[in-house]
Parts: sequence; structure tokens; C-alpha cells
Amino acid sequence: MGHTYIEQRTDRTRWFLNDRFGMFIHWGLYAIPARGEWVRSTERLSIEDYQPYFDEFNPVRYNPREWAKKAKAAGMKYAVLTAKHHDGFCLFDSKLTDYKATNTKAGRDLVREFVDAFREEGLKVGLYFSLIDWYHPDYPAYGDRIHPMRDDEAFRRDPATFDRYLDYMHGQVRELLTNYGKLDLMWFDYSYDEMIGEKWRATELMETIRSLQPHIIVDNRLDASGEEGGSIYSKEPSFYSGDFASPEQIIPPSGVVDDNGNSIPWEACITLNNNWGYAAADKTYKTAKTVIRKLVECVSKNGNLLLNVGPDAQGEIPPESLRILEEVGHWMRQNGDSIYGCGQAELPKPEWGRYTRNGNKLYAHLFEESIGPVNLAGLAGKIKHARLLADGSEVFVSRPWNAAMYPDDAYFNFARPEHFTYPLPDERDT
Ligand code: JFZ
Repeated sequence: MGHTYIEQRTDRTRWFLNDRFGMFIHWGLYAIPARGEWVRSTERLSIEDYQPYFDEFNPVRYNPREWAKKAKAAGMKYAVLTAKHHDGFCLFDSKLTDYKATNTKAGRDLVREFVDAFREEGLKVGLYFSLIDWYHPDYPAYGDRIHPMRDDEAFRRDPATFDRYLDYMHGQVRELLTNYGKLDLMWFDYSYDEMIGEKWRATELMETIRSLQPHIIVDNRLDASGEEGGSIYSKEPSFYSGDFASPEQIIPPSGVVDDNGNSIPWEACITLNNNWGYAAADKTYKTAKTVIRKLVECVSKNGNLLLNVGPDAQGEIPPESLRILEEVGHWMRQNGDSIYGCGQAELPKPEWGRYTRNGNKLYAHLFEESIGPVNLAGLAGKIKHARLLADGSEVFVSRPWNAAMYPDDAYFNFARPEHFTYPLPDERDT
């Protein structure tokens, strides 16, 4: 490992930048009301109002092995599960609370099964852990005052109670990093207003994390709100600035760079419909084509895509999501070489689509149907040969018909007449 924080970050994130595509899984009690994971807040439900979902929770079809197989078949290389979301309910067997899956009809540690299953399928495993906790009595917004954006005068008067919460929260992180073997990623969520950085005792927390799992990578949200990226963007990132930026429901227009202009590891997290947690009525699913293009867009800007699924109360990924994942997987099996290990091409974005690149291999993703040759601006004389990635077939590369006017351009010729008459090699003139 290198010495500076950024060198160490570069070492830690090597697998992450190679793998490029992961599965986000938002799953918890909120799958029962099925109106998204914020339901307790948006509908101002008290702990008592929410209790029936705890009493009822019984995910009889929970089979993380099946989830892992679907993720793998989609071409995903890692997965991140909500061990605890804002509602405070733990999918894992925390010794520090009774508000956990082991005390429901599920009767077991669902995080353990997730970790084991995904590992066995060869995927890397990560856990999402909410910094915000609407259940814990010492969290500054609780009871019927659960919206964490609200002011809480009592909390401001007595920070000692919040320290008790932090002991609890740190203790749970310690449990997760101690009891589940090697984890690859921690996804904290999230800071807001003055609740940021050292308010979470972030240095202490990061010291614990690094001592328990030196290789784990951590998102930037101990130090970043939704609007502000945190010190990962600055010239001197803090010790708890994290290993990657986490733009949410957006792909940054020109990737993510720090104040020195250097590329920062980043991962866009994106939902398949318009909800993270299961939302029975939300049928606004993206098409597989959109998802594939967004994945290509992320990679073309040196980023990752963490694509979300929200399993239902029984534990099943919605069929609409599975269909999209299957189609994406079909594309990935043929074209994965243009994603894994790839990044930005350092060429201007072509008008017909996007480039990704891995060393001396340039991948041209054509988003538009062409009429005639496809322009490769600036690449005259630079292309040794071209192949269709899906089937390995040859694509002709030629100089433009008006080479005098565009001396630096080359062209892909998909529709040359020879393509249809299969000429002998010596009849070719390119
Ligand atoms: C957070 C969660 O609240 C949400 O439920 C989901 O888990 C998502 C991945 O992460 O979403 C956020 C976080 C921060 C802001 C908005 C949504 N913000 O600061 O505006």
C-alpha cells in the first residue's frame, strides 16, 4: 500500500474500478406497506403505527442464493444490502437491539445468509448502514418527530443523549465488521445539515473500520450530504472522506474529479423504477436499453453503476426488475469486455454514442443507427483493426470519402457492398 491517503484509496478501489457494475438491494419492513423505504417518515407513522410490520415480517421466499444468481447473470460483480435502513430495523442479529430480523417470524440473521450466498456465487459483498435511525430513542428525531431534516431543540440542548446513540451506532458497525467475515464495501447513509463528519465521531469510526477490515472500501457519506460531495473532492481529503463518491439518481455530466482535476472513484446509484424500497404500485420501470446505455455512460466517465432492486415482503425481486436484469445480462455476456476494466477513452464524445476504453482497446458503443459509414473523428491511421464485439466479426475501417476535408478521420463501414458478397481477401482495397 502507498503512503498518502489517495495512494491507499487507489489500492483499495482497484477491484471496484474494474468491476464497474453492482446490485443495490433495499429491503426491510417497509416492503410490507410497499410504498417505499421512507414510508414511516413521509406518512408520519409512529413506532407503534409501524409495529404491525415487524410483527408480520415473514419473508418465506427469501433466498439470497437466487438473488446472487440473478445478479451474477446480469453481469453484476458486487452487491450492497441494507443491513439497517433509516427505520432502524436490523436485518442482522445485532446484540445491541431487539429490533431485528431474528426477533421476527424470519427468526434468523438475514445478513449472514446474504453474505454467504453472494460470496459463494463469487460476488463481492457490501452492506448499507444508515447513520440516521428513526427508532433509537437517543436519535435527535424520533417518535412522531421522525423526519431527520427537522430541527430538534431537545437534541441541541443535550448532546450527551446523542453520544449514547453514537455508541450504539459504532457498536453495530463493529458487529458487522467482526461477525461476517471479510466484507468488501460499507455504504453509510447519510449526512445532512450539521449532522456530518465528526458529529458521527467519524474519525473514531473510520479508525475502527480500518483496524477491523483494512481493505474495505467506504462511500463518502460520513462526510457528504446529498447536495455536497464532501472532502473527497478537495485537495486534502479527510480521513473519513471515503473511497468513492456516491451520486444518487444522477450520472454526473462530466464524471467526477477532485479540486486537483484528478478522477475520483465514483458510483452512481440508480433505481429501476422510482423507488428504492419495494413499491407495489410503481410501474415506472426503465427499459433494459436505458439501463445498458446508462452503464456505458458511467464507464465512459470512469464511474460505476449500482443498480437497485427492492425485493417484496416475501423476499422476491419484482418480476419486472428480473426481466430487465436478464436482458442486461444477455448484453453483458456478449459485451462485458467493453465494461469490466474499462474507463474513459480520453477522446471527445462521438456524436453517435460513447467510447469506453481498456488500454489499447477502444470500444465504440453505437447508440444511433447509422446511414452509411460511422465517423471516427481523429482516429485516421490509429486503428489496427476493428471487430464487432458481440460476434467477433470484422468491421471495415476506411479513410473518409472526403479525406482532403477531414484528413484526421477514419470510418467504420458496416454497409460496404463486400460485406454482402463475401469477396476474397485480395479483392479488398482497404
Ligand atoms: C438516501 C436514502 O434516504 C434513501 O432511502 C436511499 O437509501 C438512498 C440510496 O439514499 O437518499 C438520499 C440521501 C440524501 C439526500 C436525498 C436522498 N439528500 O441529502 O438530499
